Amino acid sequence: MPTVSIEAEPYPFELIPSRCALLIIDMQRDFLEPGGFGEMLGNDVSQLRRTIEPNKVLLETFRAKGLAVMHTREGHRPDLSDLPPAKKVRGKGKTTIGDPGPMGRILIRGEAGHDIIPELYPLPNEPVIDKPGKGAFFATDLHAILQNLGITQLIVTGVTTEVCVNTTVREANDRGYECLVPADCVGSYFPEFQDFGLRMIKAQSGIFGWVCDSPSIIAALA
Ligand code: C5J
Repeated sequence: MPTVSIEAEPYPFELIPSRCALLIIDMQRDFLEPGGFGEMLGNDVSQLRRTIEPNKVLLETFRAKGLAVMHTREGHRPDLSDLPPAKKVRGKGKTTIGDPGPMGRILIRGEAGHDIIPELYPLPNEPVIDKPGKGAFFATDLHAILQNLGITQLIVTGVTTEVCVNTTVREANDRGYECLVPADCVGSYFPEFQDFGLRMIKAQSGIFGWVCDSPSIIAALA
């Protein structure tokens, strides 16, 4: 497929399909599902759930076109050996990472709540990057996988906009990737952080990347 131009801010994104991957960040049951850990902490999961349908359509488009897709999950080893003590105690909550939660031990690999929601479940050929931090590049093999595939551009979607999406976009930018973030495919529990999280990416002529809407990507790839 030839390069396609996508309507975006601060200016059009020139997408090279063979060099572009869809990277879906942390669409995990504990963050998104009613009754999960996110809701247990008092968050409004509908703010994240509105991203499911646009992500599904974008994912189906990438799959149909045979383009690269990868997923991430935030979580830790069952013995907590990769969980920094500072992360374990952060927030001083009664229930923290590794404790029993509504869908198994919180943010522990292998537990139901840690897994990706069924609507966006990875296919066997789609790499799933298990990350212990907020950024998808920290302590993972994501960069090696992308380099081996010749990927230089990322469409970054998922949750949450100001935390794991923003951290990943910043890490990717420093490693030389061009990042495009479709606003309807990323979500925050906090509407003001959604707004500022996106504005920080595209500010100063695209200091970290570009922002668009997913229909613009889908239309350009049609
Ligand atoms: C993500 C978080 N995925 N908010 N995690 O953003 O702790």
